This record gives sequence, C-alpha cells and structure tokens, in this order.
Amino acid sequence: MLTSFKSLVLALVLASVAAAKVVEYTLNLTSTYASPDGVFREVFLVNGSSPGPLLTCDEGDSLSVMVYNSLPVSMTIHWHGIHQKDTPWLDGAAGISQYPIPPGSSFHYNFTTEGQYGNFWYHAHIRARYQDGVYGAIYINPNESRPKPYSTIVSDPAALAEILEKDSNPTQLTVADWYKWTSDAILAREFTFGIDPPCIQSFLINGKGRIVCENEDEILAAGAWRQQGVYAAAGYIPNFDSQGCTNITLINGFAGADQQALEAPGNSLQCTPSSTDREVIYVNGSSYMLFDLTNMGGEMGVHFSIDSHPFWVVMVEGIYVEPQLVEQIYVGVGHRFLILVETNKEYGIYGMRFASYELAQVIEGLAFLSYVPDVGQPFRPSENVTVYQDIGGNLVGDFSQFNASIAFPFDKSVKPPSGAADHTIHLISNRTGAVFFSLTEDGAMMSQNMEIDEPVLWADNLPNSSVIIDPGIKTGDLIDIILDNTKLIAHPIHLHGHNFYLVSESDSENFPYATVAEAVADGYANLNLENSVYRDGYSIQVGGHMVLRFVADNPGAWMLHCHLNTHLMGGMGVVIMEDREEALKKLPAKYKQTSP
Ligand SMILES: *[C@@H]1O[C@H](CO)[C@@H](O)[C@H](O)[C@H]1NC(C)=O
Ligand SMILES: *[C@@H]1O[C@H](CO)[C@@H](O)[C@H](O)[C@H]1NC(C)=O
Ligand SMILES: *[C@@H]1O[C@H](CO)[C@@H](O)[C@H](O)[C@H]1NC(C)=O
Ligand SMILES: *[C@@H]1O[C@H](CO)[C@@H](O)[C@H](O)[C@H]1NC(C)=O
Ligand SMILES: *[C@@H]1O[C@H](CO)[C@@H](O)[C@H](O)[C@H]1NC(C)=O
Ligand SMILES: *[C@@H]1O[C@H](CO)[C@@H](O)[C@H](O)[C@H]1NC(C)=O
Ligand SMILES: *[C@@H]1O[C@H](CO)[C@@H](O)[C@H](O)[C@H]1NC(C)=O
Ligand SMILES: *[C@@H]1O[C@H](CO)[C@@H](O)[C@H](O)[C@H]1NC(C)=O
Ligand SMILES: *[C@@H]1O[C@H](CO)[C@@H](O)[C@H](O)[C@H]1NC(C)=O
Ligand SMILES: *[C@@H]1O[C@H](CO)[C@@H](O)[C@H](O)[C@H]1NC(C)=O
Ligand SMILES: [Cu+2]
Repeated sequence: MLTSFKSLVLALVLASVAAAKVVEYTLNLTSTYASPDGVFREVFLVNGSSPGPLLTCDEGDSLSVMVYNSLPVSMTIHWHGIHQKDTPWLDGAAGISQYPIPPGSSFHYNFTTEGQYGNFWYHAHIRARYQDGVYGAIYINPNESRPKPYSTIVSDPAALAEILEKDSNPTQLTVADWYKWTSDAILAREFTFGIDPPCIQSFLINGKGRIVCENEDEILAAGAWRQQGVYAAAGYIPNFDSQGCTNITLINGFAGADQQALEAPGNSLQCTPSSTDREVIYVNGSSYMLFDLTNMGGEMGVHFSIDSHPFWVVMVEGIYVEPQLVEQIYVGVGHRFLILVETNKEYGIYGMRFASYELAQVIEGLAFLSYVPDVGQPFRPSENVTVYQDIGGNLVGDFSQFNASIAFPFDKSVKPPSGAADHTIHLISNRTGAVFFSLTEDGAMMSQNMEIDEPVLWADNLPNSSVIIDPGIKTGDLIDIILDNTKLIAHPIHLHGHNFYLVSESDSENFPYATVAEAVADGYANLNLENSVYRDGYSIQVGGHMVLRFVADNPGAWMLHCHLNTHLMGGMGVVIMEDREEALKKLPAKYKQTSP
C-alpha cells in the first residue's frame, strides 16, 4: 500500500517536471497573386497562408524553425518579444544580427523560450516586407505554476476550468492593415516623391477583409478631431477623401505635394467597395472565450471592441496583468493582448470592430462573433447589439477604455530593480523631414543600407553614427533609456532582446531630469519604481516621454525602434550595444560569413 502510494507520488512528480522539448517547425515563404480584400496583388505567404501557421510550445521548450525563402526578395524572421537569450544572432533583424536570407536560401532559427510564456509573434524584419503578409502568432503555453489572474475574475470551478483550458490554446485574433501595392513599391514611391504614404486600403482580420466605402458625413463626424489643430492652417476645413484619408497636402511639410503621386488608396482615389469574406468567429457554446489579439500591421494602431461584450484584459505582451474590465482597447502596431470575454449574450451576431486610431485615416475593419452556427457571410451584426465605437474608433457612450499605464504585472515579484542606473541613454523621437524620422539627439537616422551591410553584431567597421549606441555596457549593468517625444506624432516603440520596466511616462512633458536618480531625489510624481508596466513595446505620446529600465543580462546588439514601417524605413531606429564582446565569444563561426 505504502509502496504504491510512493510510486504514485513519484509518477505525478515526474509528470509535472516533463523535460523541456525542442519543438520543430518548417516555414516556407512563398509569393502568389491573391485578393484577400478583393483586389489582386502580389501577396507573401507563410506555408501557403497569411497569417502563417501558429507556432506553439510549452513554457521552457525550445523552438527550432527552419525557414525556406522561396520569395523573389531577401528575408529575415524576427521573433517579436522573444529575448533570444544567448542567441543574439538569431534575432532576425537584417543587418543588425544577421545577413538577409537570399531568395532560394534557408536559415535555421533555434532558440530557447525559457523564462517566457504567453503571446508573441513572428514577422519579416527587412524593409517593410512583413506588411506583405509575412507574419504569424507564437503562443507559449504558460506553465501551471505561473500566478494567473483568472480566479480574481471567476469563482465558479467549471468556468475556471474552461478558461484555464483555453489559456493553453487561445483563439487567434490578428489584425493587419492591407495595401494596394507591395511594400517595396510603396517605399519606392515614398522616397521618390518625398511623401509619407499615410493611408491603407483595408484591414485584414485573421487574413480576411474587404474594402468598405463609408458614408462621407460619417467619416467627417468620426474624424474631424484628427485634423483640427494638427494639420492646423488658418481657415482650414476638415477634409477626407472617399476612403477616409486625410488630404495630405494640408499636412505641414507636404504643401504643394502631388497627392496623386502615390496613387495609393486614400490618396484622393475614388473608393471602390469589394465583397470578399470577412472573418466569422463562432462561440460554439462556450461560456467564455479567450482571444490572443495582435496587431500585425505596418502603420495603423486600432481601437478594438466587440459589440455588447465588455472584456477582461488579462495578459499584455507575454505577462499576466492585473485584469481590467473594459469595452475598448487601443492596440498599437506590434502590441499583443489576451482578452477574456464572457459569451453569455443573446443569440445573434456581433461586430468585432477594428478602427484606425491614427491621425491620417478614418477606416474600420469588421469581423463577426456569432452565436448562430454556420451563418456563412453575415450581412451585418444583429439589430439589437450595443455598438461601443464609431468608424473612427471614438467611444459613443460612457464606456471605458483599457488603461495601459496601469496594466501592472499580476505577479508582484515582477518589479524593476531600484538604485541608480549604470548607464543612462537619452533619445528623442522626431520627424526630421517629410519622410525622415530619428530617435537620436543629434537627428541621425538609421540608414536603410545598414540592412545589407555586415551585421552590427559582429562588424569590425561600424557606421560612425549616433544610431549605434555603445556606452560600454557590461553584463549586469542597470540601463535606463530616457526617450522624449517631440510634439508631432505618437510612436509604438519596440525593444529587442528585453522586456523593459516603464519607470516613468507622460503624455504631456519630456522627462525633466538627466537621470532617474535625479528624479528620485526630487520626488518626481511620474515615477513608477514600485509598480511598473513590463513590456517589449509601448506607444510614446505626443510631447511626452517614457523611461525604460532593464538589466543588461543578454549580451548582443539590440534594436530599439518605431514599429511603423514608414517611420523605421525613414530612419527611426537605434542599436544598443550590450556587452558585444561577451556576445561574440559565443557566436558560431558559420554566421560570420563575409557574404550571404
Ligand atoms: C516551398 O514552396 C515552393 C512553392 O510551392 C515549392 O516549390 C518549394 O519546393 C517549397 N519548399 C519547401 C522546402 O517546401
Ligand atoms: C510548412 O510546410 C512544410 C513544407 O514546406 C511542412 O514540412 C511543414 O510541416 C509545414 N509547417 C506547418 C507549421 O504547417
Ligand atoms: C512548471 O511548474 C512546475 C510546478 O508546477 C515546476 O516543477 C516546473 O519546473 C515548471 N516548469 C517550468 C518550465 O517552469
Ligand atoms: C540549435 O541547434 C544546434 C544544432 O544544430 C545545437 O547545437 C544548439 O544547441 C541548438 N540551440 C538551441 C538554443 O536549441
Ligand atoms: C486637398 O487640399 C488642396 C489644398 O487645399 C486642394 O487643392 C485639393 O483639392 C484637396 N484635395 C482633395 C481630394 O480634396
Ligand atoms: C467552433 O467550431 C468550429 C467547427 O467545429 C471550429 O472550426 C472552430 O474553430 C470553433 N471556434 C472556436 C473559436 O473554437
Ligand atoms: C432587443 O433588446 C431588448 C432589450 O434588451 C430585448 O427585450 C429584445 O428581446 C431584443 N430583441 C431582439 C430581437 O433581440
Ligand atoms: C490611466 O491611469 C492613470 C493612473 O491612474 C491616470 O492618471 C490616467 O488618467 C488614466 N488614463 C486614462 C485614459 O484613463
Ligand atoms: C526635430 O527635427 C527638426 C527638423 O530636423 C529640427 O529642426 C528640430 O530641432 C528637431 N527637434 C529636436 C527636439 O531635436
Ligand atoms: C564620427 O563623426 C563625428 C561627427 O560627425 C566626427 O566628429 C568624428 O570625427 C567621426 N569619427 C570618425 C572615426 O570618423
Ligand atoms: Cu513612429
């Protein structure tokens, strides 16, 4: 009796410490002509679809991903949010950590996910090419030992069990903006004509969407605020074209620009609606649904809501957070959330709305949440639903929006180290010309040529530019990055190689000190050293600041950049050299070839 009890305990122990596995995937990148929103163009696919396949593993596992580049252009794949601990040469940033993968070649990425769990994504990291369709989600099934917030929301054991099951395999919900042309064609026009292409053709939700031409009055009502004061010219009257796009000739710096030069949708071309299928997600009798929501787009941050369904935000970028019950959330480019929805509403069809919340364009993408099985293509949501937001993403009643500033980690042991930083890096986000952007104090821009030069991680001859930030960081140092924004545009900033603690932020003032230590000494009210947001991306507000704190525990060359493709291609990035000497001791020789 005793023996069998012992062996039972032993069996249980063995089961719960299942060894970390290597999970293998093969991804074949191909090109085709397709019309996901009703207009044919060249489209890039990952294993025949876009978004590509979901990559999953259990916490602690390694991912081994063989990438075949069968595209006509060179490629890399970045594993957005995954730290690439001890494998900085597999981060996938072209010209920073690797040579581009030429057409017809392959590249093997294998890396550990140890210490990380939850929602991530992968995407091309060369030029603006991910927006042609090279993206997909990664979900690392969180270990049972992680403190999870669900029991603070739901007490019924059956409901909890249902949610926990979904927590290991949530429903994918991706939004991506979609264009008339390939990104290379858009960039060529951007830099030929000196016009930042502000507008898109449609939104794809889980790869599906259509072109919708909204009513002019509705566009004006939903969007007028965007142009007031921003495109400020005396006597200026808000002005949108039939695709909800701002008349860019009125934007400071583009006066006299040939709006037709880009010939892109939204640039004064007449909107032509299409009728392709939109995504329908079925409730299938669930009491709760858990959505892994990611913005995989190239330019457009969105306001997201589900008609009649408030939801709990439970995870932000791979970290469980103190849950917030809200009707709407801002999802910036690259941002990821896990949202829990109680599906207890009336039998019917509800809209899942994704409205651009960028200045340039009033445009909405729509998908459906259906309690009705096999509805085919719904014409519109049911009559009786409560719609929370208009086509411009504005809340239409007294509803609440997710507050990213207070989405603190649920696990209270996740908090920033205190004390003075060993290195403080000061940066400024600025638009330095019609199509140029910078993150540096001296206005230096990250050159597109860096993507095809010898990778920064091991290059002997680095560009003499302040975009290469090398303050002599040693492993173990505490780093603060103070980023001030000019009064022009908000930017979704993303850091590679680390999560950062957001120890200070403001939407109205630049950081008024040279260091965090000075701010502490002065009792600065905006400091969050006890309870900090912990993410790999965050949007910096117009005229505001953010201060990012992290421990240098991952030697490498890590990008910090704006995730809007036109801004990054216009120069808005830097590379932080983190104990490169240490990283190079482990760099396998095969990566350091002299030409790809
Ligand atoms: C990738 O897809 C292309 C086009 O279908 C095919 O020719 C090629 O053999 C595939 N490569 C691999 C490794 O599967
Ligand atoms: C992707 O396609 C390859 C063949 O090119 C196949 O071996 C692999 O299993 C597919 N992977 C996924 C995740 O579908
Ligand atoms: C998962 O949790 C169990 C305890 O429930 C623990 O023994 C194990 O080490 C954890 N695994 C990982 C990869 O964290
Ligand atoms: C990656 O694969 C190589 C063999 O191809 C192996 O030596 C290495 O340990 C693997 N790295 C990781 C992080 O799994
Ligand atoms: C854009 O504004 C310019 C300058 O006011 C005007 O000439 C042009 O007609 C406008 N374009 C559209 C499409 O309204
Ligand atoms: C609902 O059921 C259908 C058919 O079985 C399935 O394809 C779909 O994935 C389910 N949806 C969700 C959100 O689980
Ligand atoms: C519409 O909502 C009202 C009030 O909630 C409800 O009484 C009615 O049954 C609903 N009608 C339909 C068709 O769902
Ligand atoms: C978010 O929370 C902070 C801290 O409580 C508060 O100052 C701010 O006004 C909130 N923002 C919004 C949009 O509610
Ligand atoms: C932003 O860029 C403009 C144009 O180059 C420049 O005049 C201005 O000084 C810059 N602002 C800051 C704060 O560096
Ligand atoms: C690097 O650039 C700075 C400023 O542009 C210049 O002063 C310095 O001499 C340059 N250094 C080298 C090694 O070329
Ligand atoms: Cu930007």
